[in-house]
Amino acid sequence: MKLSRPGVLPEPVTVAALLLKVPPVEPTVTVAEVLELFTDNPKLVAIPIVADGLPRGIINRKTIIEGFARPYTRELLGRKPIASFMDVQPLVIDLLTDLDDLSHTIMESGMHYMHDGFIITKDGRYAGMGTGYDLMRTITERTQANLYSLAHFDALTGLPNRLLFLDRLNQTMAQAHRNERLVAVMLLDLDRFKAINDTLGHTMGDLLLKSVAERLAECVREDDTVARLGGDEFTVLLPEIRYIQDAAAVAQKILDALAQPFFLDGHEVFIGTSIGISLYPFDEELSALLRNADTAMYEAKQDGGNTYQFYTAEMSTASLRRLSLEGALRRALERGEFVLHYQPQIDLARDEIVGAEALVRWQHPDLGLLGPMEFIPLAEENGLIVPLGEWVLRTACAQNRAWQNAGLPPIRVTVNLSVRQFHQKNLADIVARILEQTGLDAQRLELEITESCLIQNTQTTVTLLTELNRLGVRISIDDFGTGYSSLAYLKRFPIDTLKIDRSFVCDIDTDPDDAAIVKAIIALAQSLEMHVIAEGVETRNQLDFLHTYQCNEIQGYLVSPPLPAGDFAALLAMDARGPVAIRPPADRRRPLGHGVGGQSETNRL
Ligand SMILES: Nc1nc2c(ncn2[C@@H]2O[C@H](COP(=O)(O)OP(=O)(O)OP(=O)(O)O)[C@@H](O)[C@H]2O)c(=O)[nH]1
Ligand SMILES: [Mg+2]
Repeated sequence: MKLSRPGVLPEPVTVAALLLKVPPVEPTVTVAEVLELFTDNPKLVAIPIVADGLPRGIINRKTIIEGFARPYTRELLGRKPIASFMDVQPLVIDLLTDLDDLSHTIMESGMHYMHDGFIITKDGRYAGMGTGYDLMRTITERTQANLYSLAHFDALTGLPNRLLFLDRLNQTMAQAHRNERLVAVMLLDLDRFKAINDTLGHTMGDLLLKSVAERLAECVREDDTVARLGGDEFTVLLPEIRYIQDAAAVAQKILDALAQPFFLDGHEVFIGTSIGISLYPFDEELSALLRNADTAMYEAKQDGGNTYQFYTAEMSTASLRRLSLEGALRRALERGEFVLHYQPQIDLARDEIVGAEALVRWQHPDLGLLGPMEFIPLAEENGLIVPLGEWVLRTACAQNRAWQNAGLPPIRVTVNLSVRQFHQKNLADIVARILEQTGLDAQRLELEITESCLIQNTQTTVTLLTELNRLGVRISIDDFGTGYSSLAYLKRFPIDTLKIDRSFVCDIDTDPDDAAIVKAIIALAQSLEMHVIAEGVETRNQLDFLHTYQCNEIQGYLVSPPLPAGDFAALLAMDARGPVAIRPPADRRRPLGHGVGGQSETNRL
């Protein structure tokens, strides 16, 4: 049951709510005629008898139908006027009678069941009928609603109370778990509220609590819950937020809204509030969420009040950092702050560089060079991933063409596509146009997608991959083995390359399971006549293993980290002169992004 807020108890309702417009009959109609009315309309439970517009009695279906089921009375009584069978003391109720009053009257008079009755206008004329059944049902519903309201809403403010809040929080956590969203729990406690009670009186204090409740409700969206926990404590539940700073924004909005003076009964009153915020799934248990919001609220009070505080410092710095990144990210593309780095891919049989994976970095004016983990999720969320992805594609193609023009050995460039880009309607057109504009041969471009791209919209995916295939562009599946791994799609889609995820490569020489998986992927690729490449190769042992099982290509720190375009060109030139491509690089620069082995590039592009 979803009751609107505020309004704790149901509005009063009059008997008119029960009104059934049943056409009455005159007292002189015969029993046979009444019987016919009942048999014609099986839903009719009673017929009122009205003379000169005034109620005279009521005929119940049961009385008439049962009475006339007996054969010997049928003929005899059929012609008698109905007046002789009617209940002559019907319940007569004014249209405007309050339903709750009526139910009280009925219960106090000790009636155990309810009659069908007349409903009359104020001047006593027949208006319609009400049935005992409808009356009973309506009263029951209202009683339930009353009980529900009393149990779940705060009587003073009409807001959900602690019980309903906990209920919603529970549901919300379950949903957020499914949708992978954040939930924010804000705990508010008014600052120095006691002073209002002490100086202006408790009634004025109550009035302020009501006004605060109204303002809070105005600060949030329909799906959010504002509740009063008791005293001067409120909570705000944001069931579905994307970023931590969304919670910060709502908290600030609340502070701003409450900062406006309240005018209560001629007094101008100011009140501040301290807000503590906890987040699911940072805290996974309901009790932890509440406890931590409380701790954070207490800290906000310690800071002097009228402020908000996240439970952990980690959350607030994450929030601030993202907040500032979000704005900067939008401008970064125009300002040309993105750069591509290229990681060489080595053909093991030929022992030479045959490809480069293009990886995007953001040269942030203040924060320095940022890896994809820092900004790709944000770009995915705010849609920037689409223009950014197109920029990456164009830049990588142009770069590859430039290397060829400079006389370097022709190689293939691999560009990662995000799921969102992949599902763009005109992706194949964009790719074709970029190839044409940059003059790069389609064979020299490989698009890398994740398994998750293939799971959704299978038919459109087949169409798209077929179109790309027809252009001559190669398709590679990234992180192979970590996703849903339905082998069926490998046959169904035109895929050229499988890329073995670094997490398997990392332990091939120590973990027999990983070794078995890698061997299986290589064998699978061979039998499907696909190309196979291992990423994250860092040691000689891993290389030897991959060599033994005839993996086609590798990439990883053993050869080189991702390099700026100039450095990559130098490496490529050197590779063309000498045979030994596989050598630990002199410059083992620190990788960007987070991850095991220090070189994970878990995000797309
Ligand atoms: N008018 C009114 N006051 C209430 C109600 N329920 C609790 N209070 C009072 O609200 C005050 C809340 O206590 P606190 O939050 O600890 O006191 P405070 O003055 O706000 O102090 P800080 O929160 O520490 O800034 C207490 O003085 C309660 O008596 C209510 O329904 N109406
Ligand atoms: Mg307080």
